[in-house]
Amino acid sequence: MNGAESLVRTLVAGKVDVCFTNPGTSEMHFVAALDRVDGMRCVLGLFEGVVTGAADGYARMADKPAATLLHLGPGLGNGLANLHNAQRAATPIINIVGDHATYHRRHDAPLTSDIETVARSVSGWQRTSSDSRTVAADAAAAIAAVTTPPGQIATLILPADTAWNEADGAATVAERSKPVRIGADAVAEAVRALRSGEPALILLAGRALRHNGLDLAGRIAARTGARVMGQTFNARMERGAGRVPAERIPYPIDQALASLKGFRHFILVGAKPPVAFFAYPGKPSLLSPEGAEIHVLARPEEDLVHALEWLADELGARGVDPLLAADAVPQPATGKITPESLGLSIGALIPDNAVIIDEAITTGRGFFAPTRSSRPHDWVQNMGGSIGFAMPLATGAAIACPDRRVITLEGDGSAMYTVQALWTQARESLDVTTVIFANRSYAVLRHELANVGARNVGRKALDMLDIGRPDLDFVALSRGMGVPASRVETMEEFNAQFAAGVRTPGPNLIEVAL
Ligand SMILES: Cc1ncc(C[n+]2csc(CCOP(=O)(O)OP(=O)(O)O)c2C)c(N)n1
Repeated sequence: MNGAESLVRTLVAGKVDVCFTNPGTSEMHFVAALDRVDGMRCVLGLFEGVVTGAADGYARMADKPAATLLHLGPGLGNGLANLHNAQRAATPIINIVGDHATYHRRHDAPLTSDIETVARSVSGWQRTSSDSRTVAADAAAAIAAVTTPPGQIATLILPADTAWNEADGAATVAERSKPVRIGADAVAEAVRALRSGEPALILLAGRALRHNGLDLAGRIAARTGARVMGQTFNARMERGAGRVPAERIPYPIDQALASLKGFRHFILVGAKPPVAFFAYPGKPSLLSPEGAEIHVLARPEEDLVHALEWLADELGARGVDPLLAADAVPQPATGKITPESLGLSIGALIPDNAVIIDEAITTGRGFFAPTRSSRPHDWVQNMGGSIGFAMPLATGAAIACPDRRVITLEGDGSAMYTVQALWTQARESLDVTTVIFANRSYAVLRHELANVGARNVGRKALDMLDIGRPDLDFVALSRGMGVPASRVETMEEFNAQFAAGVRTPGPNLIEVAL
């Protein structure tokens, strides 16, 4: 057995059994090992941003790590933006990055680069294997690193000779470590704040946004009068009819400040103290009102659900019924296409147990309210702000959840970063419906231009925010990658195409004319 095979065997033994790849010569022994080892599913992406984003989507939805296979520094670098997003979401990903053979590096061949430096900015753990006989143990250490709560990225750099030389076999993978439990002081402080009679907000993140955590937070809120919210962007939130609804802090700075005005206590459950996405002249960076107190009930790496259970017990809230989402589900909208009418139709037509990947940017700002009581679903967002996230994420999510419909809500500008994800969706026959909001503009940046106080904006500046001339034809792009597509110009057409799309096996795409 060579080093590459010992690596694949160790990954499979550690239940890391899906690998998103874009290989090159230095990774050929890993690729060859795939046919000698059962149990590793390999998925090809045609750009590394697709590979790393798909790994993120898979790991978020499968609740276990994904692997990537990337080609030296440039391959890893191409995947960096979506690794950044994954890191912000604490997604467990193991990057296997091939390198030149150890003895070849000193000759400075064309693909020689400083892989360690590229890896460092996104990796909580990284190592360069020095010997084929240590590769398996290095892989086991990488698995232990990424599965340490709350999750992180590990990068294992594999010089080609450590892949092809003889190895001893797979390494033993340690038991997954469990999140640590919070201490009594944190609970006591939260109890004091919630009993103070002053307005309090329970801010949830991570695992606290799944059904159990939301249910407990809802009971605590019903008992104490506190409000429950998620951060502006969340890795994965379970929501819809019959679940405890959590609003989110709005993105636009003025709305964000207004939504938090009046709270005296912020109880953080895996969340960070709320901060503005950007600085704006004359506006605060921190969103909590001056004088408000921040109480950390649980840090991201701690057991968030246990923390909420303990808090609920202390407050006598376990037996209190939470307020559940039970609004009337909207009717599909008709007539002209607007962001509001799209929200209503999506709210009406989300199929049961769907996974929504949200990169709808300005078009989707209002989608949360009309989907509050839609059929139960997961809502997945970009926590790192680097766009080109949703189509790769959807690809990985669909591989993790073959029995669920994945719906990508995507801005046209964001779509163009990683549009090749459609090809992987077609090749793997994934049940993904992509909705492209074709406003032919970087609309959010038009708002930001005013928000940051830029003056005397002229034609050259506006041209940098306009993505028409030529107009992108997403129907042609999609068909060219094997994904059936249509363009809709009325809400009636949207309703018909969306309802059919989420029912039709395999991927499809709808370009929405805005
Ligand atoms: C990697 C990266 N490059 C650039 C940006 C800056 N940026 C933020 S939003 C945006 C445009 C989004 O356009 P689109 O997806 O069409 O949504 P819209 O704003 O039109 O609603 C850009 C370029 C970014 N966030 N990330």
